[in-house]
Amino acid sequence: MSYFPDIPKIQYEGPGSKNPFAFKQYDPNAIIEGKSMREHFRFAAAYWHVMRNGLSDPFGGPTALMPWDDQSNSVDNALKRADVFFEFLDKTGIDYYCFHDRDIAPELETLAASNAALDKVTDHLLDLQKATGKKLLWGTACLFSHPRYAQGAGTSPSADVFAYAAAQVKAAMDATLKLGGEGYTFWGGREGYSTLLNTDMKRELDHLAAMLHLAVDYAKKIGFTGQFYIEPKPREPSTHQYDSDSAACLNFLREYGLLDHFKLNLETNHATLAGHTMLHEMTVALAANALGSVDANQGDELIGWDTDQFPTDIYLTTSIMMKVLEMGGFTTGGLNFDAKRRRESHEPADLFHAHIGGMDAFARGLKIASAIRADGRLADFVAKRYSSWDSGIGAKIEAKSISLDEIATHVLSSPEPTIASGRQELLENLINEFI
Ligand code: XLS
Ligand code: NI
Ligand code: NI
Repeated sequence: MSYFPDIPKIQYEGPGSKNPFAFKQYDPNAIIEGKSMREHFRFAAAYWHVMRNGLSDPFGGPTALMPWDDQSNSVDNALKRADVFFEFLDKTGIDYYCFHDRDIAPELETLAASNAALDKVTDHLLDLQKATGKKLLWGTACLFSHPRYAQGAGTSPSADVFAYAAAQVKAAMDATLKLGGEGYTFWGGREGYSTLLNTDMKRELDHLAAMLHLAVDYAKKIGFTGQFYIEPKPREPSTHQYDSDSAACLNFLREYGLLDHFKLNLETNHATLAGHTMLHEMTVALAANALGSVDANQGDELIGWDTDQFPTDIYLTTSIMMKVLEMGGFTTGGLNFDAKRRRESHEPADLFHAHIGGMDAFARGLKIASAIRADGRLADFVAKRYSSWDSGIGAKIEAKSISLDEIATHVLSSPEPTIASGRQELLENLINEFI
């Protein structure tokens, strides 16, 4: 039984191909810097967008055609969706996936019933994984859709809601462990506030940290050795989200003694909403050795929300792959297409066009990033720009082997400092040589 009977298995045909169902740039087996493209990217598909996003927006209902879905909240429907999803993974050649508990299985009248449904669906997912070799990049709990979470989950003013959320995290971690998930993500869509008038921020932050510590302790208890991630986002749906950007997350993790247990899962559109570039967010995370995984998408400069578009901007994919290569590649993380089609792209074929385009855009980004590294001029420029720190007064300051008064004495007997041009335009031109 095929749910996408008209779609072939997507193959690499090269830049000359005019076949919309072929890769023009992404050749999974091509070797770059000693690793296949497939290993570099560790592409993942997001269950919530591929299977559960009907493409509604605040002004109109769903448009996506999903002929396989009977729109019921039944476990049978959920099991069938899993089959459709694995055919999608097979045809696109995407090796990993990510989910929220409530994407894969329905939320029912009681937690016990929801847990039982989750168990049934994960049994089936495990079978599908074994049959296909597909893997779970990370799992997470949906702690933002149900009305009980309207005022937060880990940061709810209600201790009972916190406890419910914790119980849901436990079940989602059990599911992630069962499926061999390589990570577990916390994205706190409602872990923030709508107004400070009714908010005890300090208490909410303490509670959020308590939730994460509970998860870390539970991971030890059940033998979950995957990587924990926090996914920063500044707002939407909350007015202010506590995990607003890389720097805020790192400060939070440090303050609450969690930095050893968490890395960041960075999403381009969230960086944009925070007023940063993705390159900025990745640079901040990498400097703290906390760059874990990437939710690959892009925003629209003309729309001020998380439009989650498929990444097609080659400058963007190049900058992301420059950082991934600089880091030495992903370990537990990967590139998860947390991206949805436009509401106008409602046919199943559009799911394929979207992912093919994203994979090709990243393949070009990887080739360009690797060529820029091989060329060496950019790295040489940066090294030279800081070379005054390699010897003399700079080396002494870096080594902390000189005092403030010794520095002052040195300056009194030295000429006025000169600095070289930052050469921004030259470097921008250099990047364009490769794009
Ligand atoms: C929403 C987030 C969400 C997380 C997973 O903006 O990107 O999809 O990735 O909860
Ligand atoms: Ni995301
Ligand atoms: Ni998002």
